[in-house]
Amino acid sequence: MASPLQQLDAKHHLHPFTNTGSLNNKGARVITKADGVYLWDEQGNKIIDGMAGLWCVNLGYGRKELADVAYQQMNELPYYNTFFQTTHGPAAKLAEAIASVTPGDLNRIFFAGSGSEAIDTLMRLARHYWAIQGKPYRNILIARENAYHGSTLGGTSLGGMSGMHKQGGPLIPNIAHIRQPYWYGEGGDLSEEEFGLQAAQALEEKILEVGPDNVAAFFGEPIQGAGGVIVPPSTYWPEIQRICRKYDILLVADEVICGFGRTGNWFGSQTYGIEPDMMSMAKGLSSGYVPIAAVAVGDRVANALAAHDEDFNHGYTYSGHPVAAAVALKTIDIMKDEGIVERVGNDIGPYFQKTLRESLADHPLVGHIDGIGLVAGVALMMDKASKTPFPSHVDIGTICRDHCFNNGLIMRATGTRMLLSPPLVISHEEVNEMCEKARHCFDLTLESVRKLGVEI
Ligand code: PXG
Repeated sequence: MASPLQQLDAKHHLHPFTNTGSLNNKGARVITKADGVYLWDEQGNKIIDGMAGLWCVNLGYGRKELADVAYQQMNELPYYNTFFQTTHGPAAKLAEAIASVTPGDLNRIFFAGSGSEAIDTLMRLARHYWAIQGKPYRNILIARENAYHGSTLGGTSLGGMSGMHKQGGPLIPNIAHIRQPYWYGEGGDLSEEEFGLQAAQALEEKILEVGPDNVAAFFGEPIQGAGGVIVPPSTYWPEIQRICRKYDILLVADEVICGFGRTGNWFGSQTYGIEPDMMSMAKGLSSGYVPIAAVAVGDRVANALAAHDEDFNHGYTYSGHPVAAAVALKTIDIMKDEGIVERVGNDIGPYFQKTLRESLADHPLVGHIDGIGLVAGVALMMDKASKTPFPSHVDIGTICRDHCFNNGLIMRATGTRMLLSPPLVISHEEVNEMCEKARHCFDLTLESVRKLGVEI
C-alpha cells in the first residue's frame, strides 16, 4: 500500500533521471530524516549513506552550525543580487575563501546555482575568451565520452552520455568527444601507464582532426564520477596537460565531484597534478546544504576579461546568493577547522580504500576496484578471470543496488559498476560497517544471479 506521501509524489512529482511510469507503480522511497552518515526512511529503516546524498553532503547530515548561519543570513539580508555593480558580505567573503583553497592562480570567482550552470558559464567563458583575443573561430570544445557535466543543454552537449544525447536535441554544435581513460574496461593488453598515454593522445589526434586553430578548450573531470568513478592512469593527466600547452588550448577541470576534499586534496586537480586555467565546483562547496556553485578563473582568462572594455553578458539571479554564500563560507571554515581534507588524504581515505579491498576484492563478482580518497568504483563481472561481463538481460548493477537499499546501505549503480562516495566525516567504525554491508549485499546479488540461471 502506498503511503500518503508516496501517493502525492506519484500524482504530481516528475523525478530526475527516472522512468516515471514504472516508479509510480511501485512508489518512491520516502526519506524522512538524517544525521551524520545515516538516513531514515518512512518505515523507520536506518540506512548508511554511502553516496553522501548525491556526492555532496561532505560534512555529514545534522550540522547545526550550517543551519544557524542560514537562519541569521535570512534575517539580515535574505537576498540581493550581484549584478549592476553591487556586492554583499557573503559573496565577497566567499570568493576570498574559495581563492584561499584553489590551486595556482585560480583566484577570481564567478557564482552560479548548480554545477550545470557553472559548466554553462565555463563553456561561454572559454569561447568568449577566444573571441576577445580576436579569434572567434576558436570555439570547439573537447570533452570525453562517458563524462558527466550536467543536464542543461550546455552540460548535456558537453558531457559524453549517449543516453542523454539521444533526448532533447539537437545538441549545441562545435563540441567534440574523445575516448575516456578507462583502463580496466578498455585498456586491452596495454599496461595501465601505456593506456593512459594512449587515451590522452586521443586529444592530440582530435585537435589535429578539427584543426588546432579551431579549438577553445578541453574539459575533464579529474576522476569521472557519474560515469562510474573512472580513475585515470597516472600517465593520463600530465599528457593531457602537455597537449593543451602545446596547442595553447584552455584546460578546464570540472571539480563538481572531486572538489572539496573527495580525493584527499582540496581539488582533484592537485591529486593529479593538473594546472587548469579554469575550474567548476558545486556539491561539496556547501556540503549540499544549499544550492550553490562557482567557477574559479585563472589569471590568463581573468586578465583578458579585465582588459576588455565590455560587459561579460552572463549571470544568474542567484549568482552569489547571500544565504547560500553564507552557508558555503561556513562549510569552508568547518573544513579548515576540522582538518577534513588532511584527514581524507592521510587517514580515513587510505583506510577506506584498504578496507574496501579487504572486504570485496576476492568476491566472485568483483572484477576490479578503482578509487582514491573517499571515492571508489567496483566493476562487477560474470567471470573475473576472463573479464567476461554479464549478459545484457542480467541487470547486475540494479540487482545489487536494490539489495543494498533493502539492507540499509546506499550504493549507486552506474551500469555494471557499483559506486561509493560517503561523507568525508565518516568514522573508521562506519567505514567497517559500510564495507561489511557491501560484502553481504554482494553475496545476496550472487544468490540472485544464480537463481536467474547464471553459472558463477
Ligand atoms: N559536473 C559534474 C562532474 C557533476 O558530477 C555536474 C557537473 C552538474 O551539477 P548539478 O549541480 O547541475 O547537478 C555534476 C553533477 C549521479 C549524478 O547520478 C551525478 C551528478 C548529478 C546528478 C546525478 O551520479 N553530478
